[in-house]
Amino acid sequence: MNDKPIYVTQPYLPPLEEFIPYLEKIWDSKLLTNKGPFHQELEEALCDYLDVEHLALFANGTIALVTALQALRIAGEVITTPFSFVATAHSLLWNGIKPVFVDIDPNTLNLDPTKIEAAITPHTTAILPVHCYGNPCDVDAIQTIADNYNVKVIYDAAHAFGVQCHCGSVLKHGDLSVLSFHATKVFNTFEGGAIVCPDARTKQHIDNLKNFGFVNETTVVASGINGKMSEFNAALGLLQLKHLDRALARRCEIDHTYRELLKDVPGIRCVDQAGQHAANYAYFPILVEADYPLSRDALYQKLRENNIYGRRYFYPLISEFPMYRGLSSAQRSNLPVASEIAEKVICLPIYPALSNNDLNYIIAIISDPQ
Ligand code: T4K
Repeated sequence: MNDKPIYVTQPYLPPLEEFIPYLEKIWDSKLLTNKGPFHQELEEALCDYLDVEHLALFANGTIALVTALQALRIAGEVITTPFSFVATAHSLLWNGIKPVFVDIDPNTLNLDPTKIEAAITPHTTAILPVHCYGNPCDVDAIQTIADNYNVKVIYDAAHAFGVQCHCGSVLKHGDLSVLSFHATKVFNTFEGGAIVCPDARTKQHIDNLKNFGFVNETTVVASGINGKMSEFNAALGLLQLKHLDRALARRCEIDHTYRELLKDVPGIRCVDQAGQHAANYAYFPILVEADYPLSRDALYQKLRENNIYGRRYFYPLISEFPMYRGLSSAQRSNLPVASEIAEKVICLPIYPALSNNDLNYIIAIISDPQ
């Protein structure tokens, strides 16, 4: 057995000595937060890296989601996926909005556009899809529905840092896209997040909202919140960007190795990519099918016994949690695909520092679990 635990992910951190000069600047300037120089610089650097026009940094992805909904004054009902991290739907409850769950596509595991229209009511004001595991949603189909029914689209793009679909950055789709820079994400600032905005006016409004609604020293225009990213996190982000391409290249190698060495294992299905032109290899989900010798949970346990801590993202479905399960859209009969996938999925370890030895060890256990 492996002597060290292998977790589903391990944050990438740059060499500590490279971060010291950034800290020295913060110590010298005494500028710790409130739109300091690193904050400004990171917003610009991320716009360049992600090829988007405007972006507002946040303290984390959840506050960014809550604020994105506020910024567009979303109310009533919002259509969303049950197959996501609970923060997606929680952001709706924090705004007094009723989530309406719609089933997912069995291949992309994203909101199934063919099922959205049937869930639209006169109270629907927006769709909140998730680019799950960094696989892009069917952005064109979703936009067509949104245009036909005059509803907004806010993408939960927490997993989709750097992902490109058929027409460039996937973050350009919808009215807003929300990123997470949490420790477990492809690009991390310890904690952090951002809203990608289509124009300077929207960004200004969002910047006001994340700063209590202040527009100047004495004027408050909205009941905003404190969603600001600190200079520490922004400085780390700037340094992380310098290392990102190498980190992504290693993730890509790991992804390819899993796919190649698991492809002939009966009962194990690697989730295909969803046609993205640039992937970020954020997660490596597998589906444990009926012809595998162990159940999903037995394989999950077997891996744990061998010090491998894969995760069943996203089991249970959001719709199964107590604050959601009373909704009519949360019933399993409304969500047959998501319910089935949640019973089959395990996300395997993928992160830049995962060694080939550990990778082969994980694959060996899955290939021969007896
Ligand atoms: N929308 C979506 C679709 C999301 O997936 C998320 C977050 C959000 C919105 C909200 O964004 P944030 O507000 O978080 O910015 C983790 C993360 O906490 C969460 O950010 C993430 N999604 C979710 C998918 O995964 P847990 O409860 O599984 O995390 P945890 O602490 O068990 O970490 C998993 C493994 O990672 C650990 O076993 C070890 C390793 N790890 C983790 C941390 C935090 C480390 O090695 N170092 C660390 O600092 O939720």
